[in-house]
Amino acid sequence: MPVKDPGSQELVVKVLASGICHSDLHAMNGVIPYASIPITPGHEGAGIVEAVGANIQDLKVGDHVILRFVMSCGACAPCVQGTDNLCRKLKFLGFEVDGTFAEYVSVPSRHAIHLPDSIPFEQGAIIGCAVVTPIHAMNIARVRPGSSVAIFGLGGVGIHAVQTGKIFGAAEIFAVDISDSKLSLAKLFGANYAINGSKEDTVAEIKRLTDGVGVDFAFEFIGLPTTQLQAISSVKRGGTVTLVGIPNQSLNIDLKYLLTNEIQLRTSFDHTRAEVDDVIRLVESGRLDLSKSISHRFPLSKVNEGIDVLRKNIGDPIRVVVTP
Ligand code: COD
Ligand code: ZN
Repeated sequence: MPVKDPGSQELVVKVLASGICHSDLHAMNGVIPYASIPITPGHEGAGIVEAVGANIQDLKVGDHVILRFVMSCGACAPCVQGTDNLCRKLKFLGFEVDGTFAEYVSVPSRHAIHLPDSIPFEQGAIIGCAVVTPIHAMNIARVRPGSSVAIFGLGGVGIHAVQTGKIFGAAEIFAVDISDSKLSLAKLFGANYAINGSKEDTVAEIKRLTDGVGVDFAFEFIGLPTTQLQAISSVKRGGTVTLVGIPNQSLNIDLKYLLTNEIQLRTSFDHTRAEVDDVIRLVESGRLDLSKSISHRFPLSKVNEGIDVLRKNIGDPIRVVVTP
């Protein structure tokens, strides 16, 4: 692909790390309707500013940046109100605009966020999706200190929900997956209980461990009807369920059960600009440790092998990162 000269408000960024997310598989499989093809995928990237347009003042050549995939306009009502993930002119890097599985990316400068030099590029890359997505979900759910939290799905995104839960002050975290190695990792990341959904009755186990009551908050990071229903059944009366995984099928919910138990059902989509800044501060201050988050690395020329690792679950990937 040719590298364009930056427009007056644009930057050219040399991509130094780019994570592979399940959403990339969703785009390839047609689950995400807004993915336009042909496209250079990759929505979780970080790199170094290579060239700046004439009107750029806040970033300079050599600065480290995270490329933000939520390309909001910054001017519409949702943007001004701090909910720029709901921007009326939203475009997605790597789904509608050529993304980060590339040597260079050119973007309007407002979609590049300064990354402190102390944070490695590969950690900067995964901040942009895998780490900030659960932060948004927990802000949506309004997790309170001392709560009990169940996390369904410990992939690249869900595993970071375990650490996020700790930061939000959860007293007890129940991690659910079908992979024993993901469950072991979740325990290392601070989960109190690890439940293998392929071997145990997840809901019965969560109820047993909470004296029959259920958890305060449940989050679903997979997108499957089975686990969405398990999440709904695992919260206490008055509990909150937040769905994050994009489903490919519709969900048959018993509204009477929700209503008579006052269960709050919420959905969480992507993240806001301010939440990326929050995550950067958490990592910079050492509150959030991403040193164990990258399990596989591939050169850009082998990006398809990296995608296969996630698709076929080879070697229990946490985050697979592509480097130049
Ligand atoms: N029960 C329990 N765990 C399961 C089950 C099951 N039946 N099936 C699969 N799992 C586990 C897998 O073992 C794996 O650990 C995990 O679920 C899925 O992980 P990954 O690594 O394949 O997926 P992620 O973490 O990269 O992506 C998950 C999302 C739900 C975020 C993604 O698929 C999605 O829907 N994204 C769109 C929504 C969104 O907010 N996106 C933000 C930008 S992508
Ligand atoms: Zn993603």
